[in-house]
Amino acid sequence: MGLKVAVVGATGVVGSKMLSILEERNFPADEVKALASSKSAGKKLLYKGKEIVVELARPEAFEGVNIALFSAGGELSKELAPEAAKRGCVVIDNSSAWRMDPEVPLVVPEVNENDIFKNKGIIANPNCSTAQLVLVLWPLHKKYGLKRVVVSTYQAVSGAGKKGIDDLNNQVDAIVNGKEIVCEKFPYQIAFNCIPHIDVFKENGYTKEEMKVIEESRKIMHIDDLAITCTAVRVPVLNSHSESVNVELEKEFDLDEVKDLLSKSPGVALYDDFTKNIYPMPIITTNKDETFVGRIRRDFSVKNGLNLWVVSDNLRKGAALNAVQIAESLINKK
Ligand code: 11C
Repeated sequence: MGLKVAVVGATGVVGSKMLSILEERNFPADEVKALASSKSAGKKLLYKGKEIVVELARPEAFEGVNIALFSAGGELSKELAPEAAKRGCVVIDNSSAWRMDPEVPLVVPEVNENDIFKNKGIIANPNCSTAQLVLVLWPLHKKYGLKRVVVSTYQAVSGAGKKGIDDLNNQVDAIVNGKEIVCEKFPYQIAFNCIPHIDVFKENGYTKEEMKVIEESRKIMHIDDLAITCTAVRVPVLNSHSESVNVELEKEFDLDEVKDLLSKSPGVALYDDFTKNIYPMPIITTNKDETFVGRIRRDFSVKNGLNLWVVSDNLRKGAALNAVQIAESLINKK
């Protein structure tokens, strides 16, 4: 029987990217179904030049489906992922609903591909800012050992979905044309501003986004006691998250050796030559699969300190691409 794949949340920003990445990578599915909530059911989408009608995401829709890529929010995922798994489907879920469940592997294939095969029907896709971070931390850890990591993120509005994109576009238009500024998604105006607040605040004063970076990085790299902290900031960029990453390594390193290591690491592109103003930026990384790293230099304030600047397309490696790569690993293993 042929391979049947479903995309749940197919009309959303990440869901539609999932469909386009399945198509561009020529994923060997015999049938691709688009599923969504009642709001979008009945809409028509194009996949490989053919029209597909969006069906209602409900338990019965997963009968006969082998792999389902979910990007429909935590609540729908909590409800439907177990129903899909019960029907023999492997769910790759992009929400935060299952990520820290000990029974659910949380995977970036370049780091912990083997965890995919421990799944019990659900595999979690990490938060976008975590995925790009661990791609760069993992090779450094394997070679030199991570002692401490300090991350500051500069996150694009597309991470907040269509409403985030609309807020930035509408507010820029309002400011340029002297109209009233309306904030629908973010707590403050995002146009011409930076907001150190992504997702909700926890009791410890961190945001949920910051805690995701900390906890998910530890889980993916299997370093439960990793000393890591994070400040997450929303910036007026449409797409691609940037991260300033400060690392203390256990072992001594040579800077050229670090650059060589990162240039050969899967999923990472070295983009680093300060003499020619070469460093990653969202305008360089958007629509690219690789996570770009540059501004690599010593942190002279501590022993074995290293500074990096890491930028990646949050909708691709940070979400849809990583999910499709997990699906590819699953079928390649069979
Ligand atoms: C943002 N990182 O930029 C978030 C989006 O847990 O998958 C992804 C939320 C998540 O707002």
